[in-house]
Amino acid sequence: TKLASVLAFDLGASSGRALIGELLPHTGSGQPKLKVTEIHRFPNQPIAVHGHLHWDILRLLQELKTAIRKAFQEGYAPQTFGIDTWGVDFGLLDANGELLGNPYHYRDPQTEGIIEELVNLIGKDSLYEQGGLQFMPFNTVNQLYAMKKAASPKLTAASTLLLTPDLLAYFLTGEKVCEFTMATTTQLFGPKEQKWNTALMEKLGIPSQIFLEPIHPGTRIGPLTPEVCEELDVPPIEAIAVGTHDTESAVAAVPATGEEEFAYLVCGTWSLLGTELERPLVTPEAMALDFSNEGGVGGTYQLLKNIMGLWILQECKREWDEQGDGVSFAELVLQAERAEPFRSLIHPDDPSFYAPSGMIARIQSYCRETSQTVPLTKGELARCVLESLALRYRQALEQMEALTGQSFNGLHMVGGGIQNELLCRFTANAIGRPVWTGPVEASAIGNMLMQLVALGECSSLQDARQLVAASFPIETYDPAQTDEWNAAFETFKRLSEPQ
Ligand code: LFR
Repeated sequence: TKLASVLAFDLGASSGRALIGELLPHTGSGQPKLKVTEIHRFPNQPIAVHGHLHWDILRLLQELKTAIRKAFQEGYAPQTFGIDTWGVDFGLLDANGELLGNPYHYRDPQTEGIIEELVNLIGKDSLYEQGGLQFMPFNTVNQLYAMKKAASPKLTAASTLLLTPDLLAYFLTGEKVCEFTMATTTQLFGPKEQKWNTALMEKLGIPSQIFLEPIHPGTRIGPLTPEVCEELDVPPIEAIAVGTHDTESAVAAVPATGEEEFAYLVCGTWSLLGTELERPLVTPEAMALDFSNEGGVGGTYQLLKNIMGLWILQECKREWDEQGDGVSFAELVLQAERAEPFRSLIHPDDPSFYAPSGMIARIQSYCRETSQTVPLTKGELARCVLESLALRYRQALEQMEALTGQSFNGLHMVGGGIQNELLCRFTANAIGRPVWTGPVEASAIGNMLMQLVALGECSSLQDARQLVAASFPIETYDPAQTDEWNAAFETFKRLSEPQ
């Protein structure tokens, strides 16, 4: 017998997953445990058309439906479901509740140069003060301002803006909501005031009436529509607003059960290195180091740095695959391991690594321009990326310590990226402290946790983290080769900080 059964959808920038979470009663003296089973996985590929990059949102909806049907066909009978996705992106609805065009992908080139324009218009200090976010080209405010500048008829016709997870929940339930953690990725939500920044919207010509009042994770949204139930032959299970921003769901699943502050790294396409706070830290120092303050679950704020992440390697791999010279990640990592250490380093956050395509050439020209040996083979390129990421993590961790005045005795790593054991090992070496890894499916698990909170099965975020610690194995990587890594860190720091 189960105490509860829930369904989590976790959509990342390259794939989506549906997982069932079953809360099992404790046996003997043990605690209840969460059992997680993946029931469906699908690719999520952006589509380029006429110079724009889009998400295939209806295809994603179709995959969600397939998973709901599958869940019941396979006998799971989840009581509720929750959706989490990457941040910042959105769809616009017209007055009849229909979607206006395909949502843009956050790497759409329309946001090129927009940060600079907004900084000129509003002032950097003021923008940071008002939004508390790292200056990332994809922030929703930049996307909306780009649309405004392009006189997009979609923007004029829009009645409602729904961020991606809310949009998918709306397709399935008919309910329009705005979940808080996603709202805080827009740069249009004031972290201090805890309100939409209508003054900034008005100044930029972004319609303010399209934004809904945020609701908090753990809130019920509503059941599947009768049409969806009939189409899929399933009962009207209810959607829960979870930490719908994948990063925040992942942070909820960090198995930090002590009293002290902890540092984490959510490792996927992006690397998010951060720490949990009770309130946002919007200071000139945080702005100078370009850290984000993002709303988390359970009334937390997350001070975090968005690092370019495994995206750089994913793009190299895609290039080799497309050239018919395909290679698995496991093989790439093996070749990286055999390559010579510290031959060439990049600054992962250099803007030249942001856009899709041509990644291998861009890494090589970065190394050429910084007078380093140019990596040529797959192993050399992969090693260069992985070592550079690990060194960047150390830099960000130290910056975070300077900002918060805390010191961290290790780093929790969660998310798909921890399957790359070399990266975990390099990270422990680079930071000179232990790295604790797990769980891999952190976003989906964090998503489930907030459903369990809504169902009354977990009482708090602390309670939920205990459940994670009791249910999933955690591995430890102890630091080694500290001298070599310290020397490499000095070289890394000399690489110019991207602007
Ligand atoms: C990670 C993530 C990051 C966000 C980036 C783009 O998947 O959600 O938190 O900055 O994707 O949305």
